[in-house]
Amino acid sequence: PKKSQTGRIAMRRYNAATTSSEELLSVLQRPSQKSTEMIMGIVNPIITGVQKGGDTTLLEYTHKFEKATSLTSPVLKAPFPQYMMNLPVETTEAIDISYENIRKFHAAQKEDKPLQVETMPGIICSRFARPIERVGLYVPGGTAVLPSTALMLGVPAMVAGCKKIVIATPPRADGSVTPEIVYVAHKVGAESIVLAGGAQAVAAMAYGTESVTKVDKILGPGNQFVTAAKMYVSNDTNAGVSIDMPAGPSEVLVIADKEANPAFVASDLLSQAEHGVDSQVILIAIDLSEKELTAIEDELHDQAMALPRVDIVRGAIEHSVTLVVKNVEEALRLSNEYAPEHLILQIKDAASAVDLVENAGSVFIGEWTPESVGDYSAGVNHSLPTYGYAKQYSGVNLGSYVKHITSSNLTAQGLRNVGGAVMQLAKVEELEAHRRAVSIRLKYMDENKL
Ligand code: HSO
Ligand code: ZN
Repeated sequence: PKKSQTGRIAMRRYNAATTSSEELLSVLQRPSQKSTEMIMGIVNPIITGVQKGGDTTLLEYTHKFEKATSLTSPVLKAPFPQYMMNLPVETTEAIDISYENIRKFHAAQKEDKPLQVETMPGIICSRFARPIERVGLYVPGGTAVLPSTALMLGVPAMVAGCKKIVIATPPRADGSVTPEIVYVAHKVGAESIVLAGGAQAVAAMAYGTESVTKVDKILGPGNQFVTAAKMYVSNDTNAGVSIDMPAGPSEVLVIADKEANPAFVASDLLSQAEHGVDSQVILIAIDLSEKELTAIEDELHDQAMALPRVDIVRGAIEHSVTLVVKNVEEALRLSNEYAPEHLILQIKDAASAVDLVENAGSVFIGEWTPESVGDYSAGVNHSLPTYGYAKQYSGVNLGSYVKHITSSNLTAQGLRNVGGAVMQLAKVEELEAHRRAVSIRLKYMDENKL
């Protein structure tokens, strides 16, 4: 094992009163990612390899990258054997409680009846939802096992009514799957688990192989290779597959004022920092004195030093910052500009400050709401837009698993009411067949006294 580094773990500090707003924004830049060209250069041959070579190539990559050389089949089909999901009862109970809260919150997002509007007398427009038939859920391996991600992706798929749920996750070196993930797969009714990770898993689900079911949409977080592969397949019209959103490293922005407990603030910053060296954590401190800032910084250092993942935390904290501002408005202006994946409000009247939030993946309100409850068990989803994409993307939700279909239904009177407008616009566009599809009917109505 690597020898731990020493030295104080501290975030750089900037004061909005003495720093220009351009500089503040540049401080809030995310650490830059590896170039897409470099990543694509690695990912392209993997994707085309799996596309051509199917199971054999997929297994070769799994043997190579996951060291799971004993693995002979890349897919585990449901029903999953009981022995593969043997868990301590505390763990099954924790999964069961979280599952139920996530299920409740996502079930409430269901539109139980179609939306219907009569836009003019005799013209009914409606919109209704249908589940995406086959979804592929990517559950990363890497430095931590993430059964919670299987829950966050699998439960809404089940609630939406997706017919085929495929979960892909890298196997362990002995070829087995994390039992927690098998248990979740079983609970959400997954049809199979693909024992593969990285770009090769994405390719297998996008194109299908002899044993991997081809899916219609791929969801889930992953490293830069997974993200690049998702982008690639979603741009390939031959794949016919969509993705949830681009993903970057995890991040949190905490807004704290004088009322915030320094130990709580530090613990929230650290819970995001321990995800990876590329994670970013930001503290916006509202009008804190030198003494109050130091109290948070001391807590951060002390708590960090006691963490098993202190080396990862150290890496994340290196590109993390504290900004000191005057008031809540200024804090939220900067936060909205940064568009954090997670926004934690540890301030007086936190609930009313939510009105000022314009861009964020998910908001954690008040001192009793650490991000970890949302990561695991509160019911909200933890698969959220990172890297500033909270400006235009929503996190995973029930809508991520359905398509909306619209319909129109006109009576003869409805067609009379709108026919003139249609014919005129068809004339403007010089699309005579369009115009006639209306006029032919109006003529018929006249002749038959309708
Ligand atoms: N905070 C992560 C989700 C997670 N946390 C999984 C623990 N396990 C999403 O940014
Ligand atoms: Zn987390």
